[in-house]
Amino acid sequence: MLITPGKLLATIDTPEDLRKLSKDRLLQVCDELRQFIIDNVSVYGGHFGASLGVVELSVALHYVFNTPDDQLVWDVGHQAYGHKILTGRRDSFHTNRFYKGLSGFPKRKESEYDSFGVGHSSTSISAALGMAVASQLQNLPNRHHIAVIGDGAMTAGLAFEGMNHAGATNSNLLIVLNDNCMSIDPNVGALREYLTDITTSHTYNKVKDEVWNLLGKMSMFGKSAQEIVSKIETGLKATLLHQSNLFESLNLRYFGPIDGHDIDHLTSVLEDLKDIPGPKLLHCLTVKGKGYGPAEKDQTKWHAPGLFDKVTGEITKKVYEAPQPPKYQDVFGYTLVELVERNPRVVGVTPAMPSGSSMNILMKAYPERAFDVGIAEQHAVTFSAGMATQGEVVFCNIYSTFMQRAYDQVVHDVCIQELPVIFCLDRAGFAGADGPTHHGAYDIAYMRCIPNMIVSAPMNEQELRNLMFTAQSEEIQSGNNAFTIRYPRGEGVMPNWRTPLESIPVGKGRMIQDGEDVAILTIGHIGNYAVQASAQLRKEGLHPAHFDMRFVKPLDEELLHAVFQRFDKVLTVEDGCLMGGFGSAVLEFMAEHGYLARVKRLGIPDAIVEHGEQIELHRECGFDPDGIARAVRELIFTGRRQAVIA
Ligand SMILES: Cc1ncc(C[n+]2csc(CCOP(=O)(O)OP(=O)(O)O)c2C)c(N)n1
Repeated sequence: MLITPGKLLATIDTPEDLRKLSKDRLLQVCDELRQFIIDNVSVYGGHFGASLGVVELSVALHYVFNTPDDQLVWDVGHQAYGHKILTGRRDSFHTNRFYKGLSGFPKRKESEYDSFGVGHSSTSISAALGMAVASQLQNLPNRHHIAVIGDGAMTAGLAFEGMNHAGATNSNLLIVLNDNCMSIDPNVGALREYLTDITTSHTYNKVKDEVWNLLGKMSMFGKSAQEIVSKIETGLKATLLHQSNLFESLNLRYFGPIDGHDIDHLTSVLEDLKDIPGPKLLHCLTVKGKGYGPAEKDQTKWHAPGLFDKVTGEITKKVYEAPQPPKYQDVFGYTLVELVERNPRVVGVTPAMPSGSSMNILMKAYPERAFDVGIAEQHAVTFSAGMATQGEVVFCNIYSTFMQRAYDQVVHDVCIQELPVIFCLDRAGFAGADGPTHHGAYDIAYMRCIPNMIVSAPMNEQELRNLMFTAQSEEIQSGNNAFTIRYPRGEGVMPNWRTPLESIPVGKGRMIQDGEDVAILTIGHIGNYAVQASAQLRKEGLHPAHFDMRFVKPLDEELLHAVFQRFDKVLTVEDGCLMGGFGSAVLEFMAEHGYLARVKRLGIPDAIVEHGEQIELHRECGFDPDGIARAVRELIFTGRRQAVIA
């Protein structure tokens, strides 16, 4: 089903077309753009509320600035649908997030208007500042550089690192703070309070508008007049807010707050700001989900709602006759509550992903035992380490891809200090439609090389529960190892998943199926594909053995000795990068012990794998059930042919 754009939107193929319109037509552009996003996302899915909230900003920025020469950098990029539609991708927008289709995030390869690729948060200020400084070096004084960053993304250290640097430059940088009080869940922390304080200070806002008008008038009288007004303005801000302005203290000129949905005012403010040199910040107030009632009301649910009926606002739910397996994240969430109930030392930590990780289940049941620390993965890890020094049993849940940010903290603040923090890495393996910025491809490789680290992956819900139970046990908590449990996005395989909690011996795998000719060694949920492949192969008269290793570190050496003594053909399968991953660990074991065998490794190659459904990506990389079966056949038959030739 192709979505028809409104009449005016249909004429906008590039921002050049937008800039030809008179200002009074922008309201209609906004209406049609908003409708086009609603029409598309309701049928094809994707992120929703964030893009609706920046419709006016997207139109105003492309209207006022000379993109793509002026550099527009979106933070996170989940809100950039309007930007994509205005920049030549309207007619392909229905492919958004589909395999081989448009990326759900800005992507440099996709368009010259996507000045910076993104997906992880809080990079925009640093990236735009880098561009601004490069423009200075290249003597391009008239080029503008704009970072659009949400109040959620602003909570990250990286954003502050960027501002700290920007304030010490005279770069032509405009930071647009898109403040909607929301991260995915309600935003948290002291900065949130601060922004609310500025926003609700009536006296300040009234005087500010007057100063703004004065500033506009004075700008025509040259630099010194502007400087005088600017000083008055700063003084007023400080007095009226009863404190110095945070951004001004960092040497960024602060403007706002203004209504980010008033397209008229927005364009004139941006036009004024174009003439004000140096690093500056415009504080815009917006509503996440703006213009679509249900999304305004329940902003967390409508961050990425899936398909929905745009008329009734009903989110499409698949109906099944039989009970279905739960999502791994929910098994994590409910099991954590059970563990808190058994062990009063257990706590949960999440960096801004309460609903994404299902930590919200614990937050609801035992709010005092759960901590949302904002988009601050580094802090989440070191904060967990601090609690662990005091004997708290910490489950720090971070998506595999976002844990990349906190690597030094894992090494320096946890493993070197021998602290038994438990890391639950959600979305490990291919993330699916979110694409390469979100794939959890590297965690096995980056975790297994750190001393004092156990690395495990459950093949099903029961194993996830048991690994969590094991990790918080006295035996592990009194030791000096951190404990990683990685599991994928999506559902497991056990409709009846509330199994009794039992300890798993650390470093012990299990046999799923005995067999001959080939041994398949799998780690984690992907082992279920091997079960399907084996069933297919049995129908063909082939009988591979299959072992679920459960631990990448320590490896089950006893099991591996037994495997290499019996099998000279071994297949390893992992939903993770091949370089340095689980298969590599098996090869290292072989080298160490002098085994000779033909080993084939399946996993994520040394390449950026784009977006698509998880199964499409598994297929592309050859480790879907068919790919595994094919690899087993190849191992068996190539070996036989070679034997005949010999
Ligand atoms: C480093 C990192 N951690 C977590 C996320 C997950 N995430 C995506 S959007 C989002 C909320 C962003 O909030 P904000 O910047 O205020 O933008 P809004 O959605 O409110 O427009 C989060 C936490 C991410 N993309 N990157």
